[in-house]
Amino acid sequence: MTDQTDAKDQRYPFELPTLEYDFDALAPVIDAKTMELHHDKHHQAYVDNLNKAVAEHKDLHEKTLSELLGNLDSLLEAARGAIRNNGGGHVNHSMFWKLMKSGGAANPSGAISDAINRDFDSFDDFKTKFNEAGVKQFGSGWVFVVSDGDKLTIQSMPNQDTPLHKGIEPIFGNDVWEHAYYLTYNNRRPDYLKAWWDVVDWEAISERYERLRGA
Ligand code: MN3
Repeated sequence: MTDQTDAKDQRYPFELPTLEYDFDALAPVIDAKTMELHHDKHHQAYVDNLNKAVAEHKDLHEKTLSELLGNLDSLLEAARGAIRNNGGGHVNHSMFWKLMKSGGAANPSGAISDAINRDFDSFDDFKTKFNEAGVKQFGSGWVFVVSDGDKLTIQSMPNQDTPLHKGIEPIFGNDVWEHAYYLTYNNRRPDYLKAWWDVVDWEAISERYERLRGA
């Protein structure tokens, strides 16, 4: 039995969430082998290494992952880096799997669509700016959309960093680590970023946005 509590609300011991679709569900945008390695190996390793880092610090066992990631400065230096990297990896990937679905993707509707049209010239302009941020992220990292005050902003972050370090839960984001796309796209990150929109589940994003707005 796998714990399906949202990763940010989990406490030690942390668990890998079950993928809610088959490895080949997002093909050809994301190939089955990439999905298998990404979920079963990469994400599992973040979970295992996070558990190792937290295990010996009993005072951290009562903290949720969002509390750990939001208070890195208060953590012992010995654990801080491992929790930042692996805790970020766990929370980012747990979000990522739920943003995609087989056969993709209607266009955004409702409040998230209104917000995109309010803060960008158009949906296409929004996607272009998001993709540009992903291309420009040097090395490994993520591109996130967050609601900053009352405005949507696009933020790229290195490694497995997350807006949760500042107490902000992202509305959604895309993984621009090479492991997310290299088998299909090789070095062509811009092609991956463009294709990714075809598997984005706008209903899931809309639900996240509504929940975060209400929070
Ligand atoms: Mn990844």
